[in-house]
Amino acid sequence: MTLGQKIKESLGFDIKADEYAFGRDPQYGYLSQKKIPERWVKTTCGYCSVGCGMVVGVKGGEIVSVRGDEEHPVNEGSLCPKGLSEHLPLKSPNRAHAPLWRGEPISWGRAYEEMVGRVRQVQEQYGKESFAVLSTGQLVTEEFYALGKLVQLGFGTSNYDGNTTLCMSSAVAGYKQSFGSDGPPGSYRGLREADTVFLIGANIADNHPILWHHLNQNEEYTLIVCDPRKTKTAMFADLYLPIRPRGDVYLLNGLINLVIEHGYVDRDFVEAHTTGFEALAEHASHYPIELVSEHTGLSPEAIWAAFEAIAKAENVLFAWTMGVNHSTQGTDTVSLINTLALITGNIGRTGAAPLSITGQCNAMGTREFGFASSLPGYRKFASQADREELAALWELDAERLPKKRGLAYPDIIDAIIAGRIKALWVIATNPLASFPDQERLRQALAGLDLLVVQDGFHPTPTTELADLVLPTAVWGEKSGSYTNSERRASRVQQAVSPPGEAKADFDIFMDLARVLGVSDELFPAWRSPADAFAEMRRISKGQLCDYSGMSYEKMDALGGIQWPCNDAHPEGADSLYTDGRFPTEDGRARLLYTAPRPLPEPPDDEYPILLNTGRTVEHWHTRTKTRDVPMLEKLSPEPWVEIHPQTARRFRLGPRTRVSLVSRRGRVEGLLLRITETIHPDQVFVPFHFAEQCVNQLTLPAFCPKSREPNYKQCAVRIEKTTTK
Ligand SMILES: Nc1nc2c(c(=O)[nH]1)N[C@H]1C(S)=C(S)[C@@H](COP(=O)(O)OP(=O)(O)OC[C@H]3O[C@@H](n4cnc5c(=O)[nH]c(N)nc54)[C@H](O)[C@@H]3O)O[C@H]1N2
Ligand SMILES: Nc1nc2c(c(=O)[nH]1)N[C@H]1C(S)=C(S)[C@@H](COP(=O)(O)OP(=O)(O)OC[C@H]3O[C@@H](n4cnc5c(=O)[nH]c(N)nc54)[C@H](O)[C@@H]3O)O[C@H]1N2
Ligand code: SF4
Ligand SMILES: [Mo]
Repeated sequence: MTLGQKIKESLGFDIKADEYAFGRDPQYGYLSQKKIPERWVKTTCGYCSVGCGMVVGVKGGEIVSVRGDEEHPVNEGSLCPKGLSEHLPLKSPNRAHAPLWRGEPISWGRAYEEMVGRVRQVQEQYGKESFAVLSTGQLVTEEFYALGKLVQLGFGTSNYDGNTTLCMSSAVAGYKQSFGSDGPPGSYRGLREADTVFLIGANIADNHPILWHHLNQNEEYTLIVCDPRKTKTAMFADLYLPIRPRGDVYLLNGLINLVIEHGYVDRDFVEAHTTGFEALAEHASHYPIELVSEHTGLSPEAIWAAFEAIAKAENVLFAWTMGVNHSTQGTDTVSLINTLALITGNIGRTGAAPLSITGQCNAMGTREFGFASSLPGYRKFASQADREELAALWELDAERLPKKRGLAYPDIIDAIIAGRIKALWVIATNPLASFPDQERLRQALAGLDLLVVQDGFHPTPTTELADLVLPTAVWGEKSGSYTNSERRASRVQQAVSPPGEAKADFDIFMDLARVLGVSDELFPAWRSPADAFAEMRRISKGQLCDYSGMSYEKMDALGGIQWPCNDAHPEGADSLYTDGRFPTEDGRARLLYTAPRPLPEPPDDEYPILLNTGRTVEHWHTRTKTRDVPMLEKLSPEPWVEIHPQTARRFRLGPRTRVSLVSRRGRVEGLLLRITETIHPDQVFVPFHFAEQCVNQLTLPAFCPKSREPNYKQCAVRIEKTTTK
């Protein structure tokens, strides 16, 4: 038998097996013999919310290669550099191997005893709500569903939130107030079919790279990019709008005004399916183009060009990310985007939608089934009917279900400082790098009686501070599903075992339920994530995020399924609201509007520069995973400050200088300058990935009043020359 035949025989299914003869990989050239897998496992990428399908090759209990799944509709074979190297962090020396009590390895039995015993003690002394939980957008949906029940009904606290409040809670709140429910109405196919794509505060070239794959299939479209920085994404735009930070509210009001003034309102749609048009028109009339130009720094010609590209197009896809959400006006800015889409009739069709691009691989999963900011299945805490329906499905007394959500993430931190929360369980998030105003957070955490951190890696800045570390499996080592930005639930499959004694989060939740004595009641006969999935299908039947028609087999066959999936849509649905009916009380969408508010911390003489923060393609968040991928770490080994040449001259800073940034809350030393005209002279940009030089020492504890999302994108700083690194 030739080597080629042997390899072909070893493959579970046919993926152009012939090309593997003599180790030739169709995408990446020649593979060394030791990297030729014994078997292949299909799964979904565990980094960003694009949700690429991938095939991982396993040999001798290790993942030896990763490739894009050519049959998956999201990426059709391509992957970005993080996806391609996703198996490398699994073998990192920084993996957490055993439960640790104050740094000493202990058994799982003792770990559960310590945790449950101490949480009970705290709850007896200070009340049930004195225990809080912070989770993530990076578990599988089955784990989110289990965790929500365990926290709210098992531990009996509703002070449960996640890092998703640092990320897409403004999109959730904005959708809810405009449409009556959360749920991104559009799809990636829309990127292929739209006539105009309007990206607002979204740098997809770095952060959702495979979305380009879809834009590249679109033969003719106009791309508008609105971002204060001329990002890689902006460089590809037909129309780049270098907006003044937080000028978006002016711009959106101005565009709405132009649409109304020049007769481009979709009257039929507005009359049949919305409320509030008269009041909107009155409000928008206060935003003439000259005023908008003055406050956004955009020329009237550029604003007019954006208006034309929107008004005259058949299908417009409005897509946004953190440039919009990370603001004290995030929720209302999201609703303004929804309003612009509604009055131009851009909703309910492929290519026509207001689409929030989410961040983490499964931020959507917590939205659907999480039981933190709403009841599972997009049910409302405040609705008695929703509570009764869910309680009946669970065979529980409806009085057990909370009537309102508990504290949001920043309010949990405040409650710790106020002494009302005494024990905290942190799961798959790393606040000691990612939360704004680090100094205040450190003070808060120091006041806890108990800090439990459940993470796949150790040490991280947060596990280092924990009383108890619970080591977990990560992507590649556990099973379930993730939902991406276009509502597509895709399968996640275990390929290898976790290291040492680390366990899947799901198993930890089940063990804790047993120790708490709530297994039979909350998780009857649950053995694996598949049992959670079966219950998710049952309790979401008839809801907007309807999983009732899904199965793991169907997800495998189709490359994921976009909910709703039920009898009416057996293979899922590309768009929401195709019939113009919205899940509000009267079935109509609300045309909401808002006026601009000042920045929470405007620059002044002492702190004259506006600091903008965000991401780069090589790294994932707080780098617990990407620091161990040599290719990525070497490309981007340290943070930097993007600064305009004029500003560099003003402060007498030459190329390769190191500087400190100082805000009212802290300082970060030894940051390397990148002198570039892609940034405005009054602003600097620093990526937030590096805990060692953590830009969140500087950022503001200012939050959107509706979504509680932080204002990460603007705070006032000054620049000082440093001598040390
Ligand atoms: N490589 C990589 N990819 C990722 C991630 C990662 O860590 N690394 N994280 C994932 C996650 S969780 C998320 S949430 C997404 C985030 O994806 P993005 O939102 O694309 O990422 P950011 O870089 O945080 O911010 C986007 C842009 O907002 C701009 N911006 C700042 N202020 C304003 C403003 O006032 N108005 C407008 N219009 N724009 C503004 C910034 O200049 C920046 O270019 O990325 C996901 N993908
Ligand atoms: N200045 C500034 N700050 C920001 C942002 C910004 O743009 N600017 N962006 C914000 C946004 S949008 C986000 S989403 C947050 C992200 O901030 P974080 O959530 O703090 O970032 P991650 O590094 O993704 O943290 C995830 C943690 O989970 C662990 N982990 C990975 N997989 C698993 C698993 O399967 N199980 C368990 N138990 N653990 C696992 C990882 O090792 C890591 O420690 O940062 C926010 N912070
Ligand atoms: S684009 Fe996102 S989902 Fe796709 S490979 Fe890259 S990180 Fe993974
Ligand atoms: Mo995020």
